[in-house]
Amino acid sequence: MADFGKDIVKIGYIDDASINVDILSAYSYPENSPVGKWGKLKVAKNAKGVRCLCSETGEPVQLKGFSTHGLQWAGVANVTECNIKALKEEWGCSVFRLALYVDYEGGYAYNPTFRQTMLENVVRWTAECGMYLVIDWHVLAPASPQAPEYRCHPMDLAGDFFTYCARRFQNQKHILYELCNEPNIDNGEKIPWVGVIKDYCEDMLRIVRTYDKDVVALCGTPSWSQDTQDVIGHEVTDENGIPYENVMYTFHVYAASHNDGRDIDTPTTFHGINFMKRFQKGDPEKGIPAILNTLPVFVTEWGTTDAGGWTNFRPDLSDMWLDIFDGNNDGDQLVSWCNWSFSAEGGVCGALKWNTGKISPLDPEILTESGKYVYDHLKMKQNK
Ligand code: IDC
Repeated sequence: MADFGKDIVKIGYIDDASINVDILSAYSYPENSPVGKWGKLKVAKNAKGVRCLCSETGEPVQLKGFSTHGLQWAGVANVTECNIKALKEEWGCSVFRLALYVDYEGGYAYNPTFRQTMLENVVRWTAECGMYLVIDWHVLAPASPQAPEYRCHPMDLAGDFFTYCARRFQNQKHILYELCNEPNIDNGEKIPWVGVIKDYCEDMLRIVRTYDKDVVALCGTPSWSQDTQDVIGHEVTDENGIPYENVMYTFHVYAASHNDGRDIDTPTTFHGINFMKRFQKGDPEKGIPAILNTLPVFVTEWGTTDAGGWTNFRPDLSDMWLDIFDGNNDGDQLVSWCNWSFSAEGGVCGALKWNTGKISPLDPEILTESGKYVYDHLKMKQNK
């Protein structure tokens, strides 16, 4: 098997400026906002005994909202105070995800002022309107979270980033960390959960927990965060083998590519796997439990289209997934989600027709079919 950077699986050099960064004092959140109501989230059991995302007092909660597009590209124009507040006030979103590509076409690794500008602003804007924020370390290319580009060039960038964030934001209630976006395939070989991704997540958890004892951390899973089942029986543990609390595992779904296994118009993206059954019902005859009955899952990315994002807007298949996320699954698990993406980039899965710092969904011109679908869904559920 290829060595996906196993030799560098140790916490590398972390900058003094990160270890010593000033701790941000606690924000106070608007009382009626999601964070005002639910406080610092945790993982606890629902009435069926299934672990899921819960409020500070242990009630199951479901966050819904959008992910940004890559912050190094044009869609970054949408990441403004005005838009974030509109997502909360006008769309009824409870979460926002900041997709922080690292090495890809000039991402975080090439943007030394990111922490002082974008990150600091978005942490403040989401806090001021009481929306949760997922800070996503957007591993995609290179495919392994342990790749040297992330772990040792010129320092342990991932370790350094999470050191900085966990120390700086330890008093906040609205932050969640996505430790890696989508580990995938390197030279034809799947980056495995056991031995690579799990070890990486445990390294990052050790760092994050040093500063923030209980923040919810989301672990990316193999094959573009589709093989969530690889985690079953191998959840993350600390150095004494004790399972970490307040950890969830991600699943990414694009309705036209990942569904009940039906054929779709673009055979190239046809997977032939019944993802819906796998998550919702499992395979009781074979003794395979539903994933949503077994692991706490957060869908940090889903799209109304095929996985490339460019074609096949499928509201029918999206409806089926949203129903599963709303608790129609064997674990009665409410699944939180972020739609990809809040931008005019990346094809028909983008919610917007153009990138603008001032958006109102009430402007009939601004939403794509996909954006309108997600907006209508959020409004319908909000008014229920
Ligand atoms: C896509 C962007 C596209 C960019 C590409 C890079 O929309 O502009 O060129 O990434 O590979 C994911 C990824 C997310 C993808 C998205 C759509 O997390 O980065 O964005 N997608 O393909 N997983 C499944 C789909």
